Amino acid sequence: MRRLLLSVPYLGWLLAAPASASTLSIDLIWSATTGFGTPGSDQIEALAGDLLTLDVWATTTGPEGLSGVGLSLRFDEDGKNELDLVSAMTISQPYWSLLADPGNYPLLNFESEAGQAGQVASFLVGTLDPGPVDTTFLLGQAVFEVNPSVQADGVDVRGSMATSLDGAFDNLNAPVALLSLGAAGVRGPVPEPSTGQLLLLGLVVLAVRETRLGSRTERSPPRP
Ligand SMILES: [Ca+2]
Repeated sequence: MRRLLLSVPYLGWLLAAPASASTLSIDLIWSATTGFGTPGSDQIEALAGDLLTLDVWATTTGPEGLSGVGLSLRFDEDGKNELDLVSAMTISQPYWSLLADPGNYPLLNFESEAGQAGQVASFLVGTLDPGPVDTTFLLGQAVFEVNPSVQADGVDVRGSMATSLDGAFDNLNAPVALLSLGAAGVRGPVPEPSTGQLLLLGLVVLAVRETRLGSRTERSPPRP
């Protein structure tokens, strides 16, 4: 009961808190692979067994800066279990006095399975002093192993405010406007067309050509 009473003024303060003039954007960038794919963007090609490193970049703009962030990753939300989580860690920066490794919250990390998304939670940083203003910094890093079920099908990992640890506050403790939470994809090998499919394609091309030739002959004006 005492806890509830204590929380009431806090809730009032939170509701009364003005909207922050600061913003936060997250970018997810593949930074390394043991395979043949090219790192450096939010898309990467990979085969089963490749280890992929994903960087979680945060950019804050606006005069009130950032005093703390908590961010989760959700992966394999399509239920295809294309990735397995190998490791994840929050990255230390000079302005963070409070830092939590996701490994400290094993209950909030879970693996994706067939039909079930996986989660990394949470990359968590903060400071009691004024935090960074107009800065881009590396918030965290996760390593995934690629499964045989990998395919070229769009987003495989995305940033998320999925848990109660997640959020972003400015130096006046107002909630920061979240512009984007980031998304990244792994492109599996595109299947080679089979001989049967190639034969069928050839027949279709021939049929279209014959039809066009036929209609052109019909439309030709009679020779004088
Ligand atoms: Ca998995």
